[in-house]
Amino acid sequence: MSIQHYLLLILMYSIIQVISQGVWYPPSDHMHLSSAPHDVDLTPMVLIETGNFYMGTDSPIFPLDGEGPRRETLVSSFYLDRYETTNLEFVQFVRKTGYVTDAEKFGNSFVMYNLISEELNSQINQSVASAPWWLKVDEANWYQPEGKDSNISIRWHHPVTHVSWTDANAYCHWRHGRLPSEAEWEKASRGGLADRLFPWGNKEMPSGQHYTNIWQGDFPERNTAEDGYIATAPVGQFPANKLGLYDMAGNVWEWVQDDWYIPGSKGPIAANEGVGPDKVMKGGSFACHRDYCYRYRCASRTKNTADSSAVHIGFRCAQDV
Ligand SMILES: *[C@@H]1O[C@H](CO)[C@@H](O)[C@H](O)[C@H]1NC(C)=O
Ligand SMILES: *[C@@H]1O[C@H](CO)[C@@H](O)[C@H](O)[C@H]1NC(C)=O
Ligand SMILES: [Cu+2]
Repeated sequence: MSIQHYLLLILMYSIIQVISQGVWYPPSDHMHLSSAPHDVDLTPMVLIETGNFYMGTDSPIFPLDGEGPRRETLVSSFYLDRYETTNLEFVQFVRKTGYVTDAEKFGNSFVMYNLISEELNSQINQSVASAPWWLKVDEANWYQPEGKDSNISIRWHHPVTHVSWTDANAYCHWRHGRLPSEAEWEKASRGGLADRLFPWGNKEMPSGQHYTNIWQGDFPERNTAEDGYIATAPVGQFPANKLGLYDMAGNVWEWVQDDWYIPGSKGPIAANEGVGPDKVMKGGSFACHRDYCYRYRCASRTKNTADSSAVHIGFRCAQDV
């Protein structure tokens, strides 16, 4: 490429930025992320039309999660990202706003033991008592998902991880959107299919094909990665649902707007009195195994505090019509 071509490209990029953002921000060299491609194509969104759907299930696998009851729910039209928010998208946000995530402020985040180097593993004692495969790793964050000897330089199209609810919310607002409500998310996930386990139907592997990035093998001893991935997959590697949405099951948990909901209650309330409302996550992740965390079903849900982060938590954004 000649210098003239190169300058022309830079000029075109600047014009496109000014048009699309209304303002010119110089790309900064934030945290050695200058190798990130600049040709970001903000995630195309999918229109989900107004209508009722059946949320939840009357055959809950984890009743205490609040998977049930099955209830008819009206959701107005909205837009939802076709893909989970990627590292490449998140880096644009950080470049332009200087945003610092909760994991960066805390100086650590949670990573599964099988994803970090042996050396790092041997230095860590802090794990989760009820789930010892989760380790608190110093300096693990969105741009170094497995701690300071890792990076995202070959993972630009993977979902961003180690983002808290607060971080996800900030990103979506910057995008002139918001996080989807749980009802919106679940309606989109079901994609018009009623009473199905998964976004594509009831069979976990139709025709023996992998439809989602989850854990194969024995949990937590060994992930055989028969679906091709031990940890995150680039977004859009598995079949889309009927609405053209990708990775609504598996890959990374996705934050939604709402507080935790207890079945039978009138609405979102605190799960543990005095602790404050937790936020809901949907969809399961690459670390979900059928025998242990069978939560890549449409009705599944889990919760976490708004400042929590981990290597298997991400999000996608919604927008009003
Ligand atoms: C890990 O545990 C050992 C022995 O219990 C202790 O000496 C060391 O300081 C701990 N390291 C960290 C990072 O907590
Ligand atoms: C990023 O990580 C890859 C391995 O995933 C490694 O080969 C590469 O050298 C790292 N890059 C930097 C700048 O540390
Ligand atoms: Cu997998």
